[in-house]
Amino acid sequence: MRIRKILRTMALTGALIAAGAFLVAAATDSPRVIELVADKDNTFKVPGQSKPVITLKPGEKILLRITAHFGGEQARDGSVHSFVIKKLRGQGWDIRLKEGTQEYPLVAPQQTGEYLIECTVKCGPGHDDMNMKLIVKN
Ligand SMILES: [Cu+2]
Repeated sequence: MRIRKILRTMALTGALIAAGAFLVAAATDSPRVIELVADKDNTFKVPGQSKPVITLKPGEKILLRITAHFGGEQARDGSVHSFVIKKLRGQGWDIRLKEGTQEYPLVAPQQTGEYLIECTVKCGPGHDDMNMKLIVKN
């Protein structure tokens, strides 16, 4: 009787520890959310920063939450801006932006350095200068 109670307590404790470990793993595994605005004045903006720069660790997983606003012109497919790193096009860093907020999971490149992020949609006045920087460093 008593042993059964002890065993039950041990099983319950084990289950709780396992659940706790799972939650910790899930929390540390969830990607950092990076917010970005492709604004109506045809510039990129990072809320809370004076300059539009994203700094990531090599291979870091992020969730890019990007909000796009119409800046005067749009592409035939309805895109009002895009978010493109030409060198990383094959790795998902090539996003056409419709108006509104969308989320994209991305992985930072392993190669450290600076990457140019460009808008490739002719979005209106200022489009030629619509770019920002990704810095990858340890
Ligand atoms: Cu543009």
